Amino acid sequence: MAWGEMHALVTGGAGFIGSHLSAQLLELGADVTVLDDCSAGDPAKVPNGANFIEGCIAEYATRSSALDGVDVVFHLAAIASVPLCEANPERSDLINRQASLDILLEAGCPVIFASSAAIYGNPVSIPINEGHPIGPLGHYGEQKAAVDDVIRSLGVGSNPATALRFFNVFGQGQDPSSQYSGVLSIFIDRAMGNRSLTIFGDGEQTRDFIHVSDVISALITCAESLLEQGTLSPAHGEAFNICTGLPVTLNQVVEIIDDCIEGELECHHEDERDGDIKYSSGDSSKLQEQFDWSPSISLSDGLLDLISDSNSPGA
Ligand code: UD2
Repeated sequence: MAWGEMHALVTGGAGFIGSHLSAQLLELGADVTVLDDCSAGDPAKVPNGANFIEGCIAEYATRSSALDGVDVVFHLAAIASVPLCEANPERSDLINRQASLDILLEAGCPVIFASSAAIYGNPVSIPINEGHPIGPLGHYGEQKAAVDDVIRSLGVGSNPATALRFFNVFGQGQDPSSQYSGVLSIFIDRAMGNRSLTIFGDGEQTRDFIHVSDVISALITCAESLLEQGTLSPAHGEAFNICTGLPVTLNQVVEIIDDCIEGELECHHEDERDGDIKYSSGDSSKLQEQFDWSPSISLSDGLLDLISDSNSPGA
């Protein structure tokens, strides 16, 4: 793919996943515009070389200027905090659903949408493949499901688009103090600071943790297919799970971290979090069969990376 001739828009490009993606696109030679309102993102994370527009995807004029002249849109911006969406469903509906639908309509080029495993709710069967019933438990999942649903209804006459359903994404650059932060960055941060880990519930809940670099390669793989084949791409009008298919329990995570660090790791248990899903385990064979993609970073390698990162000077 001739990324050197491409101009990519990354909404949410000042966030955890978006900043990694923007850096990778720049490395491939693309022109990159980041659109982020920095409500959760950090302008310092926008890589050098990217054109940065600080603004909200819900504003028409901001969207128009960000979309001007772009060849592909990676739409990652969202209110990604489940509690924030519950606290302000109207605002999160505007951002997560309405503005996403507006981007799909207005882009005039391929759109890769960050959907979520949250759209499945509590699984009725495991592992979860894309045919699993959609049953979100709250506003965040409902809003993601609404956009995912529209993308799956698109025909050959529409703008090329695909939905990638992220499971639990981890990797460097996730701020452990943020309300968006996943359990792994919180655990590593506490372990490296010799602080006790809090396990909500019995620790036997499972999650399918996927490394951010594997998420980036899935995003780029689907973008290339949509750019090359348009609505004839096998990604168009489809949704794909982005996960490893290798669920682990939190107790197993603790064991892995314990093996990787010096000293004794302390844990204590608190009550299960309200609304927590017990078992989450995805199946990504649809993406693996359609494209040359497979997860390449194991959980233990990814955790080792996080540990060495937090050991490095300046961390
Ligand atoms: C993920 C998403 C969330 C939403 C949800 C939908 C992340 C960070 N969150 O929540 O946005 O899409 O899926 O289902 O990707 N835990 C502890 N100790 C801690 C922190 C967490 O035990 O200090 C537990 C937590 O109770 C849960 C598990 O770890 O059972 C994973 O928590 P999480 O917040 O990383 O992710 P999850 O899957 O609940």
